[in-house]
Amino acid sequence: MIPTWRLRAAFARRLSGMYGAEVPAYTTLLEVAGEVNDEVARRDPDAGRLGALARVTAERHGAIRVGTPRELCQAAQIFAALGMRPVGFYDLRDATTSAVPVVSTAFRPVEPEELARNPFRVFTSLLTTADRRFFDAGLQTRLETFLERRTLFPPELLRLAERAERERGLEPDEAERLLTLAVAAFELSPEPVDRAWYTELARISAVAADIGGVTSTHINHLTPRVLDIDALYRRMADRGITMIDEIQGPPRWDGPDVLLRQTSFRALDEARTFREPDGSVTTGALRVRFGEVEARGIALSRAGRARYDALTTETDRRLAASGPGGPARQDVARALWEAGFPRSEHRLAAEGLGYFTYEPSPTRPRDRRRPPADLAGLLAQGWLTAHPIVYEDFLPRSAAGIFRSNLTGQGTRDATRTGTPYDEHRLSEAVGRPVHDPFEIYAAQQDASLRHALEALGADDA
Ligand code: OOG
Ligand code: NI
Repeated sequence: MIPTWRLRAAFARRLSGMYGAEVPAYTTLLEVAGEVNDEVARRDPDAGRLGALARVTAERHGAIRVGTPRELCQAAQIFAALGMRPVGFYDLRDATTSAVPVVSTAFRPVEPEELARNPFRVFTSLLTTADRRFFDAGLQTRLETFLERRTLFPPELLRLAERAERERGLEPDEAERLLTLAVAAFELSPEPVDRAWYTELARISAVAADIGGVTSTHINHLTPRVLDIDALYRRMADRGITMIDEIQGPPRWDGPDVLLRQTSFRALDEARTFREPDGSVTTGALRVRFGEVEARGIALSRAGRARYDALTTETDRRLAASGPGGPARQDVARALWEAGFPRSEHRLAAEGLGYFTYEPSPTRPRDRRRPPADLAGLLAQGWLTAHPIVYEDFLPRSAAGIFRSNLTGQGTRDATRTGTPYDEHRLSEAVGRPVHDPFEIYAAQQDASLRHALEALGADDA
């Protein structure tokens, strides 16, 4: 029997092989990421603090986009076979983010042991066909009819995925079949693209055309994790690959690494066949697959996240006030962080802004002194040691930036109309499984470790 986590690891590996064969710049990205990770591991004895090198080197996230709740349920079934559950709700339709007609979640393992074995995740977006800011009633109907007719995932794949979920693994031949069918479902299809239909949707939104203008889905990027994203950014430029203007997320600074920093290179032209309105088949090109890389830091609590969001808003405000030719975003952000964010992991933990697991310190007092009751005291007086919990999720603003950097046109959107309300409950209904709240996952892990640590301190006395 091949257990769930091995299916997940094998799927991530095969997908990476497929993507490397089809998108050569991705192979360059992997090479550079590997070099940078090895260098960081050699120079920094603490490099493993946010994940063992073996995990970080194998770590990937991908992204797919689907058109209907039915397709989303099916994707969820395939990911469930690999031990990945929907976590987090991201609404990217908002003008302040990107005005892209999708809502999203990310499928990923949730238990710490499973993440340590292989943390593969897939950011998954659902087209919001009923959103009147993008689609009028007539187009909504034609779009939904088109989507209802297509089959993204063959029935055999879904049957195998159900069995794999139920039995927590598969026999080797069935595992082989599941993996082959699953990788094929995420490849770019050679099927001709209907030119008129694709163009009509692309006028509204390039994302709508990418999702609803074709009869299949595809992984649109596959992101490796790197331990020093600034070094990687420079080195990609040296290799002649142009990255987007900046690294998204927190600035580089000498305080703790938190959340997620990402950058990407734009989609490149790929040859595709088209069916023209007169029925003839022609060749052309589309830009739908791109490359991204990320560095992960410590997960923030709700309070920490609110602090992060406030610093981001203030950075925007100052940049807008200084106008073009003003200081670089990174510099403005860094100055604000230095004044407004904890400079050490210790402070991040003591102020309850970041998530950590705790254990009794091996050098804690053993003279029958009573430990203090508060976390800050327990840390300051050397009773407990804190280990950071890595952020395993995404940032809506960075996700929006990724979408936006790959849109060919602005699209058209009628902001005077209102959008369909969407939240994690509605998304849970669409997925057919509960969408987990990421804060609850981190908090549960932290609280369990703290409980055990306090019990152990109590036992010292007994
Ligand atoms: C997904 C973009 C979001 C990320 O890393 O934030 C994402 C997409 O383009 O479909 O992958
Ligand atoms: Ni991504």
